[in-house]
Amino acid sequence: MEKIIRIAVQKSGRLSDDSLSLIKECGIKFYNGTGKLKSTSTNFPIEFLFLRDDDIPGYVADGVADLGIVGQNEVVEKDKNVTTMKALGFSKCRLSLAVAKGQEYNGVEFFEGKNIATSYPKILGDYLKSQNINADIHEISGSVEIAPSIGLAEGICDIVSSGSTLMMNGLKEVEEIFKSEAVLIANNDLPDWKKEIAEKLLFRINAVQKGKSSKYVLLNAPNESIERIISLIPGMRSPTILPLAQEGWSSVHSVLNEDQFWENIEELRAAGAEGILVVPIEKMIL
Ligand code: PRT
Ligand code: ZN
Repeated sequence: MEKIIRIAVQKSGRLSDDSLSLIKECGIKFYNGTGKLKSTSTNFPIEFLFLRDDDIPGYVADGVADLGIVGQNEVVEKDKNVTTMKALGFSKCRLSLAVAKGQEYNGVEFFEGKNIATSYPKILGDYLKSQNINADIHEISGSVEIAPSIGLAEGICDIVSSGSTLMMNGLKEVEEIFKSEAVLIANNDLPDWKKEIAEKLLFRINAVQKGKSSKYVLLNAPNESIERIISLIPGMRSPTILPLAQEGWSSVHSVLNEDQFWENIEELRAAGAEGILVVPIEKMIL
C-alpha cells in the first residue's frame, strides 16, 4: 500500500474555505467535489477526510485521521489526547460570557448561583472553577444566544467574532474566557514515516505563512541615499542593489515584514526613494 497520511478538515463551515486554501497554497492538489467525504491528493501523499468540526479532535486522537485542522476551542473542549503542531492564524474568535444588555454587571461574581447556557461546558467549567464561581451550566448545542430571552439562563457563554450576534439578541459581552484560532493537530503516536510526511506539510505551511507576512519591495533611489535606505529596509540577508540605466541611480530590492514597510515609508521617501513597488510573496524559505 502506498504510504499516505490522512488529514481531517471541516466539511462545510467557517473553517472549510481557509483550511482548503492553505492546503492549495502549499502546492497540494486534490479534487474537492461537493458531497465527497474523502479525497486523495494527486501530488502529495495525503488523503482528506471531510468531517464535522466537532468530530475532528476525536478522530485524530483515535488515529482514524493522523492530522486535523480545527478550532482550538474544539480541541480544548473535546479534551482528547492530541498534539497541537501549529497555530494557523485564521478563524480567530473568542469564547465569552454575555448577559442581557440592561443587566447591571460588576464582575464575574454575578454568575454565582446563576444558570449559564453554552455549547462549551468544559471550557466554561474550567474557567468558573478558576474564578471560584459556582454556577449551573446548561449545555445546549446551538442557538445559545436566545437562552436568556426565553428564560433558560441568565447568561450565556458562546463564540464571539464581530459581536453582532450578541447585539442582535440584546446581549452584552462581559468576560472573554478563551481565545481561539484554527490549529493543525496531530495524533500523539504517529509512526516515524507519518511524522516525516507531517513535517513536510508543516514545512510548506511555514513557508506560506512567512510569505504572507512579508513583501518584496523594489524602489529606485539616487546612489548617495542607498546607505540610508539599506538601514531602513535591511531585508533577509541584505538588499540587492542594481544600477539603473540612468547614471547615479540604483534599484534596491528587499524583503521585509509589511508592518515594517509601512512604519518606514515616510523615511524612505524622505531619503529619496521613488517608484516604490510592493509585491506579494507566495512562499518564503529561510
Ligand atoms: O457543521 P460543523 O459542526 O462542522 O460546524 P459548526 O457549525 O459547529 O461550526 P462553524 O463552522 O460555525 O465554526 C467552526 C469554527 O470556526 C468554530 O469552532 C470556531 O473555532 C471558528 N469561528 C470563528 C466561529 C466564529 N468565528 C463565529 N463567529 N465559530 C462560530 N461563530 C458563530 C458563533 O457561534 C455565534 O453564533 O458566529 C456567531 C458570532 O459571530 P459574530 O461575528 O456575530 O460575533
Ligand atoms: Zn460543529
